[in-house]
Amino acid sequence: LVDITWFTESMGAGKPLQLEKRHRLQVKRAAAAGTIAVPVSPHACQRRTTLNNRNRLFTDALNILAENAELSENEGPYLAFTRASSVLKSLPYNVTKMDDLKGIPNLGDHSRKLIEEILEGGTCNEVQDLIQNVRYQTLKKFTSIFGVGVKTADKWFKEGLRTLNELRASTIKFTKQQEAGLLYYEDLILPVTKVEADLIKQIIEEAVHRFLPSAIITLTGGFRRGKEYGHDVDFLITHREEGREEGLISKVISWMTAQGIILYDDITDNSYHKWKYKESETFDRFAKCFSIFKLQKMVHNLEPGRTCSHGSLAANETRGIGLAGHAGSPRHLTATAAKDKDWKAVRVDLVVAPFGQYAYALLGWTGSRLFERDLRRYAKHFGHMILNSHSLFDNKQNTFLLAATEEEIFAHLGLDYIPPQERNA
Ligand code: DCT
Ligand code: MG
Repeated sequence: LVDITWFTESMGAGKPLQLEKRHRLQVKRAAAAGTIAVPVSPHACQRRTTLNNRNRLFTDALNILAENAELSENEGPYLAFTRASSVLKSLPYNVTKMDDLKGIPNLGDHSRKLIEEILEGGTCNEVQDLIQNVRYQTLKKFTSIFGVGVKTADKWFKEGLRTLNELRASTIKFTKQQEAGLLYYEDLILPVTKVEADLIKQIIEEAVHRFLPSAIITLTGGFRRGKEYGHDVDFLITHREEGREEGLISKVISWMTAQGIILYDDITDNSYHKWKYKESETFDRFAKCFSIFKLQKMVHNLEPGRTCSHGSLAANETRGIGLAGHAGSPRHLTATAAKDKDWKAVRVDLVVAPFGQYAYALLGWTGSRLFERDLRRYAKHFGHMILNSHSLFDNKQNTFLLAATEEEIFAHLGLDYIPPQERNA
């Protein structure tokens, strides 16, 4: 077996896999031993990962270890467990014995031990201990509050705080975002459904088109990858005539606030011009708004011939999501009975991209997190390029590579195109 060029079956007439030397050896050995039919790439952006996860028992356990490492700010283990979980999600078969893992990349000793333990006894002690662990439980709860990161959660934990009620009763000076996070906590931890996401899309379209009639509004994030549920709803907005999108976000948010649709908003202006454009940051410099929407609950008895979404939009008008239903002050809302309310608070991210950067923004905002991370890493290591949500810079040619579609970006990177539904790494 000398110098094999590997193609994955699922990638069709694809590009050869770029493998690290160490992994290339593993793959060759496994192929020689006849234990793998299809080599699996160590890069998430070269794998097709649908939502049909056949190894959930293992990936759930690995995700808990990854989450715990993240809550302890241990970047190395966080990535190792995340990558291990991700590669198992991409496998087209159920792992039933350790031999099924021969030649599979990204599985370190720790992850393999966990899989072996689960294969033998159905559970993993380390994971069982973790989910009982008070620090893990508390930090998980605190970081699930909108606006609370690991550092803040850890600080509160060290101060002896354990519950949301203790936080609420404390003298802590919360940020505006955290205040909103605590106020709408019970709603915000509920999954957002695809139906709700589509409803919100219609509300946003109506608002955006008031100011910019032919603006394009795209649902991104997990919903674009085909998920039925999400923790928030992500939208990308653009306009074919570049420049027309400037100043749009504040007008749209002001209008929706006046309609009583917005419970919280945090608008950031576009700061791309201030950027050292060759950086490959996770965060982009687009104009955006992190918001909380007041979504009127669905009307169940729709008139025949009316669509759900239409019915609900009409309901917004008649049931006072407008001025009469205005959010009022946060303190006032704390006292509002949660049970009988006819609306739900939903986290919504709005991002506005100039048309020339739209394809990069769409790719960057579609995710998954690991898929994006591996795209950027792949671009750097194998293409000597810098990828972010604004652009792709080719260091060798010392130039930006323009792209009108995601397909063109994959082509620039020398990668086979992976559609959004297969980016669930
Ligand atoms: N993103 C990223 N890196 C991060 C965070 C986000 O590349 N560190 C990108 C990928 C997904 C997109 O932004 C939206 O982020 P989320 O809403 O957090 O992710 P999601 O996949 O939409 O997950 P969920 O369904 O829970 O909202
Ligand atoms: Mg999302």
